[in-house]
Amino acid sequence: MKYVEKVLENLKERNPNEPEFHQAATEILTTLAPVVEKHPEYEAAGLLERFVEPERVVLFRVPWTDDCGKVHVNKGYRVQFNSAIGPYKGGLRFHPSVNLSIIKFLGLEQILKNSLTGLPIGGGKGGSDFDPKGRSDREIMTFCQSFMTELYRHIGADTDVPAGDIGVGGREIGYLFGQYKRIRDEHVGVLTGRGLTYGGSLVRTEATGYGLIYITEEALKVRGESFKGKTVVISGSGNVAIYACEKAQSLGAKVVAMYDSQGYVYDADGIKLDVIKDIKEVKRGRIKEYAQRVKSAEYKEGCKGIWTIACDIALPCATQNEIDKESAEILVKNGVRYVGEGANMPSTLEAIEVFQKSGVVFLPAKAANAGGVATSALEMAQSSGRMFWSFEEVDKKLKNIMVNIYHNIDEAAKEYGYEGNYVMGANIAGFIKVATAMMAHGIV
Ligand code: NDP
Ligand code: 2IT
Repeated sequence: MKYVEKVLENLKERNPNEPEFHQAATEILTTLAPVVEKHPEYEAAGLLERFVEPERVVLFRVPWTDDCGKVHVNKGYRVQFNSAIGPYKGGLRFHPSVNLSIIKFLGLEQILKNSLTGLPIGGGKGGSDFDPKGRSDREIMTFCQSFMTELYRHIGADTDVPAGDIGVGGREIGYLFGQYKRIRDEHVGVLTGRGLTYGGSLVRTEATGYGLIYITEEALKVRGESFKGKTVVISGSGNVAIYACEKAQSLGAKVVAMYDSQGYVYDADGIKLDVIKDIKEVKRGRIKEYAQRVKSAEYKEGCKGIWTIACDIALPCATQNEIDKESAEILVKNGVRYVGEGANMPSTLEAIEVFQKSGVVFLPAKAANAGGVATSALEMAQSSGRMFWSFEEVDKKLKNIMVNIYHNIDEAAKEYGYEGNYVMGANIAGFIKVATAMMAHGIV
């Protein structure tokens, strides 16, 4: 049996009931076969076995009290996956679906994503099965304080630097930071995505969405095309989706649909982003309200239907496995030509195969959504240097990073004989840097 197959089989056996982790590991390991064949020293050093095993997994209890005085207990997680090229770095997700399998898939992806940014950050991820929906500000604060009262001892500006993800935005980072500072008595860059008055960076809020558009724009550009006049469907209506929409629209695209976890809106005239921002960022409401406020829009219950809308470019920006084989086939039938993954692992393995076989330009998550964590690393740099860069400066760096990622994954794919296969290109380019560092460190 080949090395990658052995490692994958062993991983599935030793980590049963972790389907998302298996999925991410399968995607990554199968594409690394040509690399480990070229480097037999990796097998001798047990490199892949170490790569897929987190350096540390922290699991903890998060007790908190709601506004009625009722006690709740949630699970807290931090998976410190790989620190070969820098301190652990990756977001925190608060969503009822969170479990160890999901945090491990996100952590594994994060290692290679962070490597692709070209910046010195290792991979980690964390979160809780806490459901923030419908909770008051006080309840969110109480939960965040309890979460940090355990997490603080495991993180640090040079050790592990969490940030946001689903359900964790500026408000939550503020409460988490406040509690860390109170316990540790230090004002340091221990979290990114901080507010601009206490160490945050300009552009971090916009970064993942903007970055997704910058890399897609580069993929269009090398093919003699642009966003101008293209019809775009974006799933989700959270942080990533909103700023992907903003940048795509500014480049002349027509975004016709967005969704939240309950349903989607289709607006043939083009989504009015100010209305979406007001509903989602200000009122924390449901996307359904968009159709009540905008005459040209219609609302449909359920999410899957969004992929039946014809578009040139599809940008899944909500969650894992939102595009399955059937949805991919419909998208292709309706003429989609570019898919850029804003969310982490939004396409199933079968869906990716459909896109690749149909000649769709497919930009995988770890490359396409790396702009968020890249700008987090720029926030870390500003914190350590006691500096504050202008919006234009950070935005320019972000764009350069995304353009470089596109060309690096393109070249890696070509070098290994898989031209145009950016899943191969991203995994290989991301892995080589981490593998080289791990080899240099000895068996640790
Ligand atoms: P938000 O919490 O801001 O928004 C998430 C959006 O996705 C909401 O519209 C939410 O709907 C929807 N959603 C979440 N879970 C589901 C689900 N199970 N089914 C259907 N819809 C769902 O999160 P972000 O925008 O930050 O994150 C979106 C994706 O992007 C995630 O995959 C995340 O891992 C990834 N990502 C985020 C980065 C960041 O910097 N924030 C960086 C890189 C990747 P509802 O409000 O109804 O729950
Ligand atoms: O998936 C991701 O890259 C993020 N949620 C952002 C992580 C970060 O540390 O900025």
